[in-house]
Amino acid sequence: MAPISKDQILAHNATLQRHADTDYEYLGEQLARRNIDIDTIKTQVASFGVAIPSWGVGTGGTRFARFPGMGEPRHVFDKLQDCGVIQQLARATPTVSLHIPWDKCSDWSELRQTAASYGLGFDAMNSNTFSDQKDQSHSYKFGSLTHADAATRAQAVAHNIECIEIGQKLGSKALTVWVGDGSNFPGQQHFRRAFDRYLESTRQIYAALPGDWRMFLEHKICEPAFYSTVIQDWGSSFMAASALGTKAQCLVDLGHHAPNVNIEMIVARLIAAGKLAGFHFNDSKYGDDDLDAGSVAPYRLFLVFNELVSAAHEGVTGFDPAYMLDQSHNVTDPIESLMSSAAQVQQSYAQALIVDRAELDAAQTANDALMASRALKRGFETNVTPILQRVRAEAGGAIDPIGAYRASGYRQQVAKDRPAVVGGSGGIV
Ligand SMILES: [Mn+2]
Repeated sequence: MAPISKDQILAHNATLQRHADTDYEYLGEQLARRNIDIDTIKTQVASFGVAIPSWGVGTGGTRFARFPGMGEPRHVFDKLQDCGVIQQLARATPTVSLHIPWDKCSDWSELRQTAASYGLGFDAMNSNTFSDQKDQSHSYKFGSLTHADAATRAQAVAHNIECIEIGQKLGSKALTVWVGDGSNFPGQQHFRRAFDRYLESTRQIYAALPGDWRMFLEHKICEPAFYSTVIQDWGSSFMAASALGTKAQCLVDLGHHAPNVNIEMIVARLIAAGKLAGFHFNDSKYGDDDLDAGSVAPYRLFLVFNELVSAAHEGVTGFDPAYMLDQSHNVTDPIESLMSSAAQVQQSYAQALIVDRAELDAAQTANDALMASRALKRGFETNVTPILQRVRAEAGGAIDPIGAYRASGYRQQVAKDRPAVVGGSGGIV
């Protein structure tokens, strides 16, 4: 089931093929001069995938308002169709990450089959105890997994276990837990007791994990609680993951840190500790802005990938991060933003792959700061677009995904069946 016709993609590629081939050849020559085989890099990039969050295909919103776009997905099947378009054209997003209860449906096996028909699988499951669901007995206004009341905590634990059970039906292998629990006033919450309650609750969830599953603990500095949050930073996350066991690891959302925090260094620490779960990619200027990956600080994204490629290069034991986009699209067509962000992440990976590791090692050992910096910059400043274009085209995707998408008229087409939505599910997590 292909949302966009293959002939349309081929016709679009035909107009770009000659230039794409010339550019690939020229880049191949340049890289050969640095003793890098472009086809090897291409193969590595082709095997890289980043998951799409189901909520990403809807228009997001801010704390102030949400301005819906046309043809927004009405339910999880529409969301899968949009994810199918993204994967069909950009060929970098083979999995979808669901959010419960936003993506609840009555037939999980039908959902799994539908996903497979688009060539999609399922990534980590995401629970939601940061907002109240219809008909739930206890409110999360003052917390969920860390709530002072045991019955509220039990309800939040049960919801997470339900997410695991749904995920098992879909072939997912991980549960991501992010809680908004925290406080708005000094003194409102007993810091140590709240953390102890978090451990007590997450232990029960951890005990329900199937043997081949992982639990991703996502930290966030602030919001919705603005004085303190229980899992505020990677230190708290690391303490919790260590207490829980080997299946629990720390998830890094790039937007969940204070401005100027050295995120690539946090990544290196988590790798060293065997506790890096993976990523939620996005970009930010001020806080958890959920801007498109690499739109503001592409060098930072590259530096994160430099740590990842370095760990893979050195064969760090147990190194197996999960990659996902986590963005809120307010002024763009979400499909375009997600395709462009997936390519940005792929690009950072490719640029990190072409860093000369031996040269970097030698410069570090010799305390040659300038040459070390240059070794990284040479990777970052290489235009790897021809590699990405070739990867997409060889997989049946579009040389220029956004151009092909606009030419297809997909959005106008689905808008006929999907009435404009006011409000709707979405959010920033
Ligand atoms: Mn996130």
